[in-house]
Amino acid sequence: MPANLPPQYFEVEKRYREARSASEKLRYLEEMLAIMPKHKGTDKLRADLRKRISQLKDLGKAGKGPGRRTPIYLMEREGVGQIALIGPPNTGKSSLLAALTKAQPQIADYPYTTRIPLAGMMRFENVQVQLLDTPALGSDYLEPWFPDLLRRADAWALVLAPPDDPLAQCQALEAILSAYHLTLGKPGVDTALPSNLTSKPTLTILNKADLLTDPEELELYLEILKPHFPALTVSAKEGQGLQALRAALFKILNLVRVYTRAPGKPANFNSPFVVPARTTVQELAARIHHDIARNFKFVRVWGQNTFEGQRVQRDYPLHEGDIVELHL
Ligand SMILES: Nc1nc2c(ncn2[C@@H]2O[C@H](COP(=O)(O)OP(=O)(O)OP(=O)(O)O)[C@@H](O)[C@H]2O)c(=O)[nH]1
Ligand SMILES: [Mg+2]
Repeated sequence: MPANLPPQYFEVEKRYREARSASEKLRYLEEMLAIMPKHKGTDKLRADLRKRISQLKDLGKAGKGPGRRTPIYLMEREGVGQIALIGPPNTGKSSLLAALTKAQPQIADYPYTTRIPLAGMMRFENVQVQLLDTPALGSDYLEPWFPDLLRRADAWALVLAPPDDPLAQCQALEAILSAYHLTLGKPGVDTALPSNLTSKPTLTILNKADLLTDPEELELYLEILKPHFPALTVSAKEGQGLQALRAALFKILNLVRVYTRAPGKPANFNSPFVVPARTTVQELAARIHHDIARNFKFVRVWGQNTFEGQRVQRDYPLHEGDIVELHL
């Protein structure tokens, strides 16, 4: 490990590694440079940071000149994952974005209100998830950027609503997507897909539950949907089911939150490492610092699947909520 680096440096470095956008990365690099003590031992590291900062700044400039060809609706990624809200017209995609984030999309009672995507950040406990509101999928033609946006997202949230038959809505959507080699996926199921097909874990949301006052009708809707996808009922208008929805949206990303701590020190529960499910202790250590990954002697884990402070192997797969104590 480089000598004399204060602990805050590794905190910021961790954020830098997790940052998804160039602007975020730049901010953390600058912070790392500011924290780093200035002496001979850090000369090389500081030069390396300066180089990375200037490379990122150049990247920003290259994108601003005339004649640049970038996809218009390439949404800059932020947070621990990106989920696209998709669905037929008027089901409340924009209303859900407004209810879950600080974004202010246009909402109206006529179809095809949303024309271009809009991003918002949804807080779930101690993490931020990026949601993308998208135009309705109602006709066979999709703007060229739309399939790209869907392919780049980590997951999809399919928003359906009464009065239309939810299964018919689902099937119509599948037909539209399949023309673009896209298919709704189930989370956690690794079925072999033909190589030209893209699938994303899909959460089905039945919005406007407030309109389903007849419990039998609601039950029927859910029965139709259940065998196909994980589904849940919400009302963007009444705020019903939104807490469960936040949790379900995070869950569909198939990530786990783990917490690290130095021996004898408390863990910081505000600042989890958010990693793909089944990430191993070794992979986590590599994310923290390559020297730590090489040199740690053993690890103790506190979590639901271990007894208190159990010593685990390097290939131990981490679980949601695990507290990891790295012994160097
Ligand atoms: N009763 C009820 N109405 C809702 C709910 N959510 C949205 N709406 C209404 O449904 C209409 C459509 O809402 P939007 O959020 O614009 O729907 P959208 O899916 O974004 O529509 P497009 O952008 O046109 O595809 C608006 O009049 C909303 O006020 C809900 O939970 N309950
Ligand atoms: Mg909309």
